[in-house]
Amino acid sequence: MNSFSLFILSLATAVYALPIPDNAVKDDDLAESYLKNFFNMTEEDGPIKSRSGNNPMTSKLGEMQRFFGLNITGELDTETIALMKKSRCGVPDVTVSRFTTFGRNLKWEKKDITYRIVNYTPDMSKSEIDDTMASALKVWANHTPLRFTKIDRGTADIMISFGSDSHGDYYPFDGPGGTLAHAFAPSNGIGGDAHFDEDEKFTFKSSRGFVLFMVAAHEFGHSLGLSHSDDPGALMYPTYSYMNPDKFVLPRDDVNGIQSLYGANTDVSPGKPGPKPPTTPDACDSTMVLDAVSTLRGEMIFFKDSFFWRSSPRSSNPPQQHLISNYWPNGPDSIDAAYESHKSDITYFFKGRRVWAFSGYDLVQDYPKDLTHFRLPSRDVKNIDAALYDEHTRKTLFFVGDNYYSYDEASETMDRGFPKPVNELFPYVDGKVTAAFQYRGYTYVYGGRYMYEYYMPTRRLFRVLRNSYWLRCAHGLGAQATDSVSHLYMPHWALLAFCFVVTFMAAK
Ligand code: TQI
Ligand code: CA
Ligand code: ZN
Ligand code: ZN
Repeated sequence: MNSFSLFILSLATAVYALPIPDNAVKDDDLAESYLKNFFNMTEEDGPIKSRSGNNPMTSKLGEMQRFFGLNITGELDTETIALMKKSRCGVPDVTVSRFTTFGRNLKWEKKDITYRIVNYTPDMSKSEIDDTMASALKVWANHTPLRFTKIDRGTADIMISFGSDSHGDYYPFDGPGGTLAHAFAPSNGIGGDAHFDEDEKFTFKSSRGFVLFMVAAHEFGHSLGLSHSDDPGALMYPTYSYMNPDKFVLPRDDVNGIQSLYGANTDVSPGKPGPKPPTTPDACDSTMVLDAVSTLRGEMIFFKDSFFWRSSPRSSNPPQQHLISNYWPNGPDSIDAAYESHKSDITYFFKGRRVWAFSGYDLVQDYPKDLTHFRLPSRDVKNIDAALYDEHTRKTLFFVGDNYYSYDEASETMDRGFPKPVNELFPYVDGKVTAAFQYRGYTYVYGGRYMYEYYMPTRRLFRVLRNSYWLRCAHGLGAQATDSVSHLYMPHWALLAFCFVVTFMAAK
């Protein structure tokens, strides 16, 4: 190697070694995402981390400080940081809207809306249908000034009916399967009306058939002016998911959608506030900590709450997000850990003391089983934090707190001398391992907000990345900066020196 390329190399390393202490990085990050989320700071405002005199954050910080009545310093002082940390809990953490509407003006211009159930399906009792329609409308009334009144004769704003095939509009139904229902956007006449396909089997609560509540709540979203959302957690997402109506809470994205048309519920009833609208994990949230990561027949799968992202290996698109229950209906709704056994082509999910085994998406017979199936000591291990199959040693590693166990699938025994401290195998990972997987020979160990890329045969650390590294933030908002080292935050000075040596040796 000539001296010029060495010079370039040390320059490149110097970029990683920007002297920003860990704390300041976190606060900068927080401020950046906070200002973007709540004060409309955009990428065009300039580089966020510029430390030169003309910092674009300064003016936005001033704006925020004025808004909250703080001292207008334009600087990230302790008072401002404290408020940002606090308001993340109180203010809806909206990063981007994924709902769509039929148009700003396609909405009801009054708040009192009538509905009439014109006929009933024999699938359910009359009172179940009455209850279902009332509660499906209440889903929307809870978050808006809209009020719904049932009438039993004459023409209502929302006429609800069941029919098959041609049923009086130009949109005939299609027999069992296919279309379940449809509804018309707000307007006179047929506007707002909701039709349900009588050739489908609708149910009150059972997962056999379609839960009428879910279908009706979705259709009424259309009746009120919402179109579809691309948030896989949203009610207005165009995929049916089974849900127990008693446990349903309108997701954040739908609340945002309906409130963009009608505003918030103005009823200041003193009762206890309803449950918080659930949000869908966001690949652009730099503070996100994944629950588990695994491979599945050549793809990578990333778990967070009741969702997972799946990468399609033959596509350059970012991984797609889905509900776990739509792919593994017999699995848990969220998981602690997962790994794929290459030997048996089985993927294991862990949650608490239970283990599920799947062949693709199918539950293997006799599962779920107890953790003791893997010979984990039941006294010390109540749940596992992460699991990893190492193709080099053909061992399965189970991470529990600061320790890990090594299991041999071939002999179905736990290796002797375990547990051992995690940092003996993975130096620089401190605290518990939150997720781990192997991909193309490299091992990825997740610890808190960071993810460490190792090559196990040589025990080398190559990169320190963010949890969201493989997910690739798609909508450009949120906390992911656009500069080339954005996902590279160094937790320790020792690590910096280490990476320098690694880069140096790898290039030699
Ligand atoms: N009916 C479609 C729907 O309501 C009709 C439709 C297609 C539509 N494209 C549209 C309506 C665009 C408005 C705008 O979405 S459906 C679901 C879900 C259907 C689907 O029978 O396919 C539900 C009805 F979301 F599960 F896919 C209800 Cl909940
Ligand atoms: Ca149909
Ligand atoms: Zn119709
Ligand atoms: Zn729809």
